[in-house]
Amino acid sequence: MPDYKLISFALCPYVQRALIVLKEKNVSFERVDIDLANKPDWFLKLSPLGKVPVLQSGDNVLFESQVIAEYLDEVTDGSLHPSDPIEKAVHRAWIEFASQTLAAIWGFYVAGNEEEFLNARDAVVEKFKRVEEQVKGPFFGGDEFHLVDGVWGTVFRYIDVFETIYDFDFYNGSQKLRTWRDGVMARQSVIEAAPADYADRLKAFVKKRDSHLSQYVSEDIAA
Ligand SMILES: N[C@@H](CCC(=O)N[C@@H](CS)C(=O)NCC(=O)O)C(=O)O
Repeated sequence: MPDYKLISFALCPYVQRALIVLKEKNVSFERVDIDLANKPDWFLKLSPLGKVPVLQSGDNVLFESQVIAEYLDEVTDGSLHPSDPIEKAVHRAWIEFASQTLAAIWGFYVAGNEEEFLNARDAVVEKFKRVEEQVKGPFFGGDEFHLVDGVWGTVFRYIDVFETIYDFDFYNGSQKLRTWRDGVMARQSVIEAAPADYADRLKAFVKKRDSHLSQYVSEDIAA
């Protein structure tokens, strides 16, 4: 097994995607956190897109979280994808949809005024309604946890924190989505993919952005 180094940032959902696979597959690795607001020169030389995660494996440099996740899944025993090719492709499609949902969530927490904010919230709710139709339950594909569930865990983690700020009703009252969320967020690899103080760090990050959502975050969160 080659040596792995994962270049990371604590709050990044894409880093969590790589971490979930590393943890599910019991792969040992070294983690290096960087400050994205002040990227080190060595990182900019290494990372063609200037984004985390980056996985270094010997002389090879992998970027893009899904590429990293697929590679780690392939070189380790078992798979976090279903074996049937069409089911696997469906899972990959809904992983991409999760990435688009993360982009919609970003739109929600950076929205500068109430109109943009409400539109962004509705865009996230629409994404949830859409994925809900695909979930077999309790996990995405039924009884088994797959990579697609782990990736949606990185989406649910944001919602969990936003729900502590205000009841934005992202799940639109859906018990099916709640059950899916509960199963995914109880998974050890998903729990371990974020730091224990993630919620406070995310709230501080949002507060600092001075967006519409920042107003909902209480003053006592250290910025
Ligand atoms: N499509 C990329 C997205 C990664 C990404 O957006 N990473 C963010 C942190 S969560 C980043 O490094 N941003 C730094 C920048 O854009 O300057 C992936 O899946 O790895």
